[in-house]
Amino acid sequence: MTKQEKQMCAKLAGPETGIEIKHSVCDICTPGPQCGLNVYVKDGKAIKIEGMPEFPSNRGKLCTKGAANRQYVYREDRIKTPMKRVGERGSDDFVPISWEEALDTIAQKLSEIREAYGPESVAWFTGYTKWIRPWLRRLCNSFGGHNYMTESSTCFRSGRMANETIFGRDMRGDLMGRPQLLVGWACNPYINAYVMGQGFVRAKEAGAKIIIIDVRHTQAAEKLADLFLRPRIGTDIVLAHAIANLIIQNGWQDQAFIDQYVHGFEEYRNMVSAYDLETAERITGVPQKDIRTAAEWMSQIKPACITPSNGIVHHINGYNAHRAVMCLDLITGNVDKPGTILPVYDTYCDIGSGFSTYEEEFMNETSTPKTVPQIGEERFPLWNRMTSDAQTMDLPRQVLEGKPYEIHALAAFGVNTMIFPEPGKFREAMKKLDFIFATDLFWTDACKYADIVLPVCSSLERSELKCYPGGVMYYVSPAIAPLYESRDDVEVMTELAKRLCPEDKLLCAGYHESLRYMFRDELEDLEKARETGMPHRCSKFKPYIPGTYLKNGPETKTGKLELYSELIREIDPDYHLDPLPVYYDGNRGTDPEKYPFVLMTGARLPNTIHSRGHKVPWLRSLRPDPMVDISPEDARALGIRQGDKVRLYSETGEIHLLANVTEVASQGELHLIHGYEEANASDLIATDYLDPYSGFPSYKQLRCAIEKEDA
Ligand SMILES: Nc1nc2c(c(=O)[nH]1)N[C@H]1C(S)=C(S)[C@@H](COP(=O)(O)OP(=O)(O)OC[C@H]3O[C@@H](n4cnc5c(=O)[nH]c(N)nc54)[C@H](O)[C@@H]3O)O[C@H]1N2
Ligand SMILES: Nc1nc2c(c(=O)[nH]1)N[C@H]1C(S)=C(S)[C@@H](COP(=O)(O)OP(=O)(O)OC[C@H]3O[C@@H](n4cnc5c(=O)[nH]c(N)nc54)[C@H](O)[C@@H]3O)O[C@H]1N2
Ligand SMILES: [Mo]
Repeated sequence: MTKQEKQMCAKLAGPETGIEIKHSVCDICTPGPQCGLNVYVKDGKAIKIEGMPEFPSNRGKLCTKGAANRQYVYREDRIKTPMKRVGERGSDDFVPISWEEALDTIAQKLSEIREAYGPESVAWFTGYTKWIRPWLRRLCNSFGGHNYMTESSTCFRSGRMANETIFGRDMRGDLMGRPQLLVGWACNPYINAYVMGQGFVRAKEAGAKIIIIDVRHTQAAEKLADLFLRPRIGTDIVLAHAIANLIIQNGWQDQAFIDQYVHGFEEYRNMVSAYDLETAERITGVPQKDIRTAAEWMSQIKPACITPSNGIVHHINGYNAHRAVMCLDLITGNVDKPGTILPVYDTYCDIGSGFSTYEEEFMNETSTPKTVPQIGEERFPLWNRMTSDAQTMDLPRQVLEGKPYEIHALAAFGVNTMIFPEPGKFREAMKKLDFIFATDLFWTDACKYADIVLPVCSSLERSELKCYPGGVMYYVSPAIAPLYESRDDVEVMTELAKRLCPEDKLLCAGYHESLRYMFRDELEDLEKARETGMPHRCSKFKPYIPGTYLKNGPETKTGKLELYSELIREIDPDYHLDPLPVYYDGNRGTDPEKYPFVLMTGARLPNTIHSRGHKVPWLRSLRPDPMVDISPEDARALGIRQGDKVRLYSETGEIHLLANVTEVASQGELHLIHGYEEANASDLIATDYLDPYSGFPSYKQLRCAIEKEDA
């Protein structure tokens, strides 16, 4: 928007027009650095939405999704009243009921189930929605349960585990610390993380070199990369090990740093020595000269920041792929210095903002000792050791098999069957449960399996505190009143707490009181942020001083940075988890003759967030049909042309969609976006094909076949 247009817009507001500008936050996408909104409200309706100029992350700008906020919030399929199922599970046969009836029924059913089968037989789940997590965890604890779980069982947590394994703590790239080399491994920030993308752009403008490593030809490869490496899907570990091997063979590693801070260098050196340049080129498809350049730059340009993003952990061996990449920071000594990677100290809702709160205490102080394993604990012991959540990916299995004990109810805040690999199996599991309730903005496939469905508010309709790096607190009040009969999720939890665990007075007291408890050392700031409704710098903010973490000693078992994990070594050998980040061929087990392609699902598009954009008309118009990317060579060989109807199938399922012939895809590989109801990528992905370290599904690597359908 030009300056002139902005001035015109600002003039729109005022007593003459009856338009008021309210501040809010865009909650359509990633909960990290969200974007501030100016919402133009007239007669209680949002009539125009634009970026908030004073907001630190977006400075007045909005992406495609943000610009479609109004259409998102006013989507036609918003749930309008609480609903009760009267027909079969999976049918649309529901009748409206009052909030009182809905809440009383839920409380009664959950109490009965707790009484009959124990509190652990209720699974508490939240999807991509992250602002409600401290409350849901506490509700699960106060109810007496342990099976709190989230979509982070498939999102970022495996990467965090990998960091914690090596460093004892999660680590983030320090883009503000003037890195001279940035390695974006599986990273396309223009689409996934606009704000991080700006950090890349600024670093490049300041003269940093950039390496992008991606299985697809992306915007980042095009606009940012000084060197672009394009490995075959699932071969990143080989690439990382080959780079490490070359560095070590040439003595380019930072030996002084390794001697002082690193554990397991000899074991690691032995492992990577198997990956010479020739082997690496054969497996990854990356030319030897490019691997050599990458090794030279990574060891010689300082400071360097080498970080993978989540795409890399959505693999059968994804946890190790993340570890393998981070090991390169270690051997080059690029740790805990400005412009490298720095430790993260969470403030609130998984964001490190530079001050501390009592969030952990709030979430966990009402928990009781566990008497049975959490869901997933027996299958994924490392996940269990490193996180306090149950592993969601094991929920359908446990429901269906009833082992090690039966699950009888699902309490879901934003559940979408599409998140789960093999959604058919999840639906089957839902059919078996005695009771399900779901809160959502929209009427989804999952809602049809619930007994009670509750309508909840969008971010425009609720109060919400966000904390961001740099000590920023942003506490928004509702820009518009809740649409229809919706209430916000935390209000729903508070009402349930009053009925299920009234002794938990704090939870029963509601959102703001809980915040006052968690932020009790920053009360003045909290109230100030609430009062002004503007981004507020917390007075307790202290910038992290690089080097402090290493000086105090890493929080690992050995007190060193672990290339070889002592934690994994302690895990029962029957699980076959390796203390080193080992490579194996993730395509094994399926017949390459029958399934000659490797499929990657869910590399992001600018107009979609999971299932959220596909039903928003403006966003849908940018890609009206589900499409699978296929290389021109493969398309030609199969007689497939742009826009042809194709059948895509794996051992697990099949979907029907259109072909998008593009050089974005390498030969032998296919890509498609998830979250379409009519062609759901997850239908192709098996539930039992999970990373044994993390329990993560292999969204981004599976064998499949494609054929043209008759017109
Ligand atoms: N527009 C948009 N933005 C989003 C989201 C969205 O749905 N839409 N989702 C948000 C969420 S929940 C998440 S978790 C993040 C995810 O965002 P990211 O963590 O960045 O993950 P992806 O977009 O899956 O992958 C990023 C890049 O990695 C590449 N890639 C995938 N697998 C591999 C691999 O094995 N090796 C290599 N070298 N490259 C690989 C992909 O081609 C892609 O270009 O994005 C967030 N941002
Ligand atoms: N095939 C494939 N599958 C994937 C991925 C992939 O790359 N490929 N990516 C995975 C990743 S990284 C992630 S993070 C997951 C995300 O997967 P999900 O968690 O399923 O994400 P969404 O579909 O965005 O949101 C879940 C539900 O929450 C609802 N919702 C939105 N806002 C609110 C709210 O404020 N309150 C409540 N109660 N509900 C709300 C939405 O309408 C939706 O029905 O998907 C995973 N699934
Ligand atoms: Mo995610």
